[in-house]
Amino acid sequence: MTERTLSIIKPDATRRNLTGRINAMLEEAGLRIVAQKRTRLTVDEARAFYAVHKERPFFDSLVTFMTSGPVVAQVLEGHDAVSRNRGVMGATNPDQAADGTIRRVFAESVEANSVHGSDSPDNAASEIAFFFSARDIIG
Ligand code: 3AN
Repeated sequence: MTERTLSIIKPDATRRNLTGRINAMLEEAGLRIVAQKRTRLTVDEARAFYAVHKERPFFDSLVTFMTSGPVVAQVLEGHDAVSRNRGVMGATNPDQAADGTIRRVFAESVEANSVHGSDSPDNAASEIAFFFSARDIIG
């Protein structure tokens, strides 16, 4: 089924000028970038975006990292886009990510792991709405 998911290219990747190489891997995986915005999250925005993790020991560090530089938020569209994107991203811990995945190739650590991707269609809808309005998305 054609669906949409939210992707974020994280500050460790924008810092190393990897946006284009990551976009190429997304496109080669069959995902279309139907909206894209470079932005810098405020602390309040990062805390809100990751609110589901607010009790986790890494929460404050994650917010500091995600606000440490620009991010590129994007809407990806394609067949089973949520799971397709999770596949090309690779596991959260780059040491456990499969060969050829974005995190295996580019991630620096379990925290600075280069990309975010929604983990369910319901979360994709709310995460897309966090960054984009309907008229920003051109399929
Ligand atoms: P994923 O991004 O693979 O869905 P989540 O949702 O468990 O993983 O974690 C959200 C983000 O929190 C990760 N992308 C990573 O940046 C950070 N994170 C997850 N686990 C850890 C950890 N053990 N230590 C530091 N940061 C973590």
